[in-house]
Amino acid sequence: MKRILITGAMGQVGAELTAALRQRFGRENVVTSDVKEVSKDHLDAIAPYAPLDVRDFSGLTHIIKKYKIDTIFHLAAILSATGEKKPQLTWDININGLYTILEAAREYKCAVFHPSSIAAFGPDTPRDNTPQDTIQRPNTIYGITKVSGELLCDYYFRKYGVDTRGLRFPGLISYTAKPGGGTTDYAVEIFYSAVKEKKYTCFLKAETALDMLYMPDAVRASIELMEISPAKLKHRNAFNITSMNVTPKALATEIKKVLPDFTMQYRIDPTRQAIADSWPKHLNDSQARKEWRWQPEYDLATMTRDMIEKLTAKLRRPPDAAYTT
Ligand code: VAH
Repeated sequence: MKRILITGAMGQVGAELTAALRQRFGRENVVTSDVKEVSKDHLDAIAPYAPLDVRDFSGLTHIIKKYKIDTIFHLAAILSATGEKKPQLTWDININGLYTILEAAREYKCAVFHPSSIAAFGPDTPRDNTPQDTIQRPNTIYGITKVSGELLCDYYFRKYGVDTRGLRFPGLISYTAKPGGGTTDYAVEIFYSAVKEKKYTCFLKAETALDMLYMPDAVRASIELMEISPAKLKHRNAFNITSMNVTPKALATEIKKVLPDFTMQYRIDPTRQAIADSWPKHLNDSQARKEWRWQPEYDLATMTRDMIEKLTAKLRRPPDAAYTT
């Protein structure tokens, strides 16, 4: 992995993955792309940047040739809650986008990292200690694109030898760039509200248990997976990984330890509650720990303290052109 393209680089994962990869491989070796147009001063902050609709094969291959890309972190996707509002667009972006990436990777011999999600499981999946290999019949269009994406990436590895790898991300918590249109977004919004207003109205029920991962752990896991020797991998697309099992109530309690005046109330969003109720409560990530020594560094307490400290500092600064959220 030396010359990297990140699609969806302006999104929640892309913002921190870009910084981590550039620190490791050098800015000029990590090209960012997104469908969003960017202003001139923003461009200076994120260059080298190439606007890209991931369904545009010639636009993508132009970037691959121009920058001699050998690895693609393909993050561009529509998430679960937005997906239920726009299922056709979600299928188009998430699947036709991935197909375009895989065809280009096949032709130009690029490795591909593509994240899956706990959303790739459905209500028939064992919800506690969910195994790496088990039934996957998701009932959201996002989840259907995720399980289809896992199968498509496995196919391109078996059929064409494309080096595809991925992780089933749980909810991701970060202070750099906000998520957009996800069911686990409450776990990010709560921190912004807690720091700004000392209160938050949660759209999921208090006892809704979901796995979460702090973004620094998610980014490190993505890079470690892409760097492990392929001979050590029995699985590829996609590994269960997790670090903490969180309910809104437990998260509010942890926040109150740092911000004692924080209060939480609930106004349930039935759509996102139904989505959350169809997902696993807690993943078994023993295969990732065994095959490539996955090990989280943050738990609920350390993540909470770090989020509040970093967000307090960030919200005091003038808006950062790079990743205003
Ligand atoms: C979502 N944040 O909520 C994403 C994620 C596990 C959830 O895939 O849609």
